[in-house]
Amino acid sequence: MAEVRILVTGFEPFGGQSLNPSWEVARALHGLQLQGAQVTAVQLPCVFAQALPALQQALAQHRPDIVLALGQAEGRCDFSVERVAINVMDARIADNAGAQPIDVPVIAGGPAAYFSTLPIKSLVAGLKAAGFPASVSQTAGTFVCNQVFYALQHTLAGLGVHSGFVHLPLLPEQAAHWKGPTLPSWPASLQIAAAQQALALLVAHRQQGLGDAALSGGTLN
Ligand code: PCA
Repeated sequence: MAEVRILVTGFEPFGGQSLNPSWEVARALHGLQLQGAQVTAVQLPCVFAQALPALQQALAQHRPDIVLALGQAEGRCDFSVERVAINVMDARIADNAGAQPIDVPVIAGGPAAYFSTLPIKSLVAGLKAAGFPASVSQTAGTFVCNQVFYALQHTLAGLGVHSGFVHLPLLPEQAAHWKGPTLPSWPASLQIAAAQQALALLVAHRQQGLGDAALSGGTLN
């Protein structure tokens, strides 16, 4: 069987932080061999004008079969598997270059949204079975993570690559200094273990040629 190539992306710190859990996880997984799959990690800038060129370069260079894009989402309490990317940038804070687009499409003329092509329900179920809290998220927001997720799905549409996005909780050292009420956090070791389990599930799923599980991942509102 041909080797499966996995690309994991993580973001540089943003919003005045000095760490981003997504990059801590991605870089820990770089070079991992897992059931005949090879993991490569690439860091993306948290800059609207630079994230997509960096993503495109990583896709062209590594030609992955599976892409797991990761980002930090302060306030999330689990391994949060995104369902959908939407064609809008609406920034609540400035990016790392000071840009703050409001209601600008990610790709002019593109469809309103793309779904993840990861088996999101199977992934959540498999993670929970392995002891990692996980859930389906119905929105990846409207900042750089959603921009990258949308462009990823747009670029790979119809190519048979399994790609999607996961938001991660803060690291404890971030949560300890966060302004306002205490937010949930997971230590890096737990985040890395969960992501590694997710990759193993995705590789097995791809090798077995399975569809997604028919499990509810919905929310009332
Ligand atoms: N989180 C931000 C951008 C980079 C990151 O890690 C987001 O959710 O859009």
